[in-house]
Amino acid sequence: MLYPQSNRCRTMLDLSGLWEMRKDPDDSGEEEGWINGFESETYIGVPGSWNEQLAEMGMMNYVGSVWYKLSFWIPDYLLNKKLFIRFGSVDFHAKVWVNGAFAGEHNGGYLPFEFNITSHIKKREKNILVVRANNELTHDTIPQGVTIEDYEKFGRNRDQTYPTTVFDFFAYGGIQRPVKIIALNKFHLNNIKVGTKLDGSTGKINLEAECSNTSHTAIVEISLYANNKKLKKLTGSLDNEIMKKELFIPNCHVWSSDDPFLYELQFELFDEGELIDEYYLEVGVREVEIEGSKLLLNGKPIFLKGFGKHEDFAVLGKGLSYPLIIKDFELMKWIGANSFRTSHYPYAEEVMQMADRLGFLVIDEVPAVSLNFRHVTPKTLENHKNSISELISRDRNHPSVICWSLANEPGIWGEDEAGSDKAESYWEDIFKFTRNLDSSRPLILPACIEWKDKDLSFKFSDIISINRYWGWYDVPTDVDKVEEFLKTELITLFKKYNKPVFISEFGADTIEGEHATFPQLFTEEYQTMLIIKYFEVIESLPFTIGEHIWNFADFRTAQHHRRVILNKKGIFNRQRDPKSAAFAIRKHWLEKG
Ligand code: GCB
Repeated sequence: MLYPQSNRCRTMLDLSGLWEMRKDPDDSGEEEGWINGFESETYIGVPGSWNEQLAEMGMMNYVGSVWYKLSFWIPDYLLNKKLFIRFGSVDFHAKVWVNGAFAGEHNGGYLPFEFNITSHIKKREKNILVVRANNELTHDTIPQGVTIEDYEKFGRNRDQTYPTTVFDFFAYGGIQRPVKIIALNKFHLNNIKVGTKLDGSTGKINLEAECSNTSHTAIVEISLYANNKKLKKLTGSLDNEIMKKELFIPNCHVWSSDDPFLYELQFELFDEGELIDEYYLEVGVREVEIEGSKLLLNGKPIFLKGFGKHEDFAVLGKGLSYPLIIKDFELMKWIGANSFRTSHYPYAEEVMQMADRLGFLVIDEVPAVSLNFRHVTPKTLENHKNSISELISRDRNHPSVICWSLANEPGIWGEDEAGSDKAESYWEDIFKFTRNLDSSRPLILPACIEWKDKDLSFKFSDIISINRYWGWYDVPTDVDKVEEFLKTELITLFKKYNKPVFISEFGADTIEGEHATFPQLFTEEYQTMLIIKYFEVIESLPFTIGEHIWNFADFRTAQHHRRVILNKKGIFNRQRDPKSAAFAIRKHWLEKG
């Protein structure tokens, strides 16, 4: 599935705006015929999470189905085209109808999906689009859900959050990314895959273009541009709707964090000499490898300085905001970061595009956070694999994506199952599955302290990635012990696995304006002191490949006595003002280079 664009052959209509909505706590809407349209309760901004924008009508903690409705027109000049409806994401399950006809459904949040709606469209009349979004999570879904009974059953009553979640971020619901109609010719490009490699100063691009059923006379022409100048043109014919080609660029301008140069590829699909589709794609030529304990970008070791982030902002929830995307990149540049992790789910496609353009290195994570092996079912595994293949298919062309992260902190609920054969074969399967889809990027899985050096995923990962809270959840205030424990642990991990070690999370909750002359949790001084201590330890060990602070900014999480509304481990507060630590981190990272 290609990211939507308008060009000579493609038209994109944006359906963002004010839609009508109605909640459906009994899930009776389908039976009552809401698929044809329904009496609305109020309006809702799309894209955007329903929770904060409609908190006053009880939507803040709502878990269940919500119906959305919008009427739209298809302009006359598009009436003979193939029409698709594309959603950037709906959390976590969506069913879609157009004029009462079922268009399709999608399971799983944070990833795009599209349906062909050509035959459902009314010509020269108003069309009614109806979507049922549902944010319930179960043991089968990715991420998994948890029930109140589960807390009791496993003696974890004190962990119970409201709404109930197994993870530490707010499970916002709704249509959170843009909805677009895409008009294409009957024959069109369906998908494009690029892979890049370097051979000395020559760049090699492997190209694969997939078309909808074309005639045998169809050909694809590919042109390579640099700074708007055409450098090359290739022609490929289709074999079973697929065209494969290799393109070589002598004296290639490689993509890197310091110089994120992007070439542009233009794909033109011709049938019997007539142009029937085209697509433009930005491409960065670069190579990522692991060599011994080093992570190499274009043959040179690279050290990751950055953050675990969240998509989260007041009122918007997880709703897409272009200015917020830009602001976060500006702050990351200002502070001297070169990378981030899309903890704990795929971020908007526009974030990935900006990372390519600004040279940020991204660890791209699937939404499998806090997997509980007591509850893992064959369906969970299937859904996990689905999100991996949807993520890889969406993001594989981004030079900024240097690693796939296959889960975050599985087995945190003290379950024996997380250290059993069940977990081992699960990870073996997941890692193998992912490598079959993309063997060009290292795989990681940020693990928690629960399983220490025995976490079963380490065996399969290319990089040992750990989330560590010495100085916060363990040995709070004792910064000397932090040094001793962290160092010993990192050395033990490296000796055991002989793989690069990455510290994917560390940090301290901090309330801006709180100060103390001694180590006092929640103060700005303590956050600064702890983070600088981690930097010293991590950077003193030659086998570490990076440090990602938890978190870039304060973010909303489910209600719990451990959190004062937000998780306050941000280096910036929720509205993106810096806490004191930001200045110390900036000095450290800019000096480090
Ligand atoms: C973690 C999790 C992250 C939490 C963080 C915390 O290990 O990966 O989702 O938010 O700890 O602040 O407790």
